[in-house]
Amino acid sequence: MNHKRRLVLILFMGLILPARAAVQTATADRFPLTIEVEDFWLRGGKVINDRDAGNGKAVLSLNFDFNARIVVAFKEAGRYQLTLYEKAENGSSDSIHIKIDNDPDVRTYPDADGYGVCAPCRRTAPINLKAPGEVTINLFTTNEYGACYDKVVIDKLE
Ligand SMILES: [Ca+2]
Ligand SMILES: [Ca+2]
Repeated sequence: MNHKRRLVLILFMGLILPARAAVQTATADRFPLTIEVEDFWLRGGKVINDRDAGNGKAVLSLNFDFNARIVVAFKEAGRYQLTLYEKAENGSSDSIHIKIDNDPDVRTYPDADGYGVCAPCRRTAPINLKAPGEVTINLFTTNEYGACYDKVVIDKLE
């Protein structure tokens, strides 16, 4: 490789690597597995202190561009189920979408009697793996924001 090409490559890697390194990772080796949303890569959200939340923290979505993302490495194939715990104050700020890899996203929110506390969302997201491997979990807003997301819990069903 000549000097100029090497320089271009170094500059290119300098642009790419920080973005890749920013996405957090976790290992799924025991279940139920809890991953705090404050440990996700975040855009359009801020970490807040909340004594009611797992690890004493949660993430408040600030706009329609909110995105929280993490890559989870699964050691075994199988059927799994992801539950998001959220604290919402009302029905006009509670909706959140969960997207697992390229699967259709799941739109969900807590029951109304769960407003004001960290509560499990109604719909869970399935994770079906034919082989061990990495799965990307995305949380994002579309038409509502302003709720706090505490953690995801992944159960192994079979
Ligand atoms: Ca709503
Ligand atoms: Ca938390």
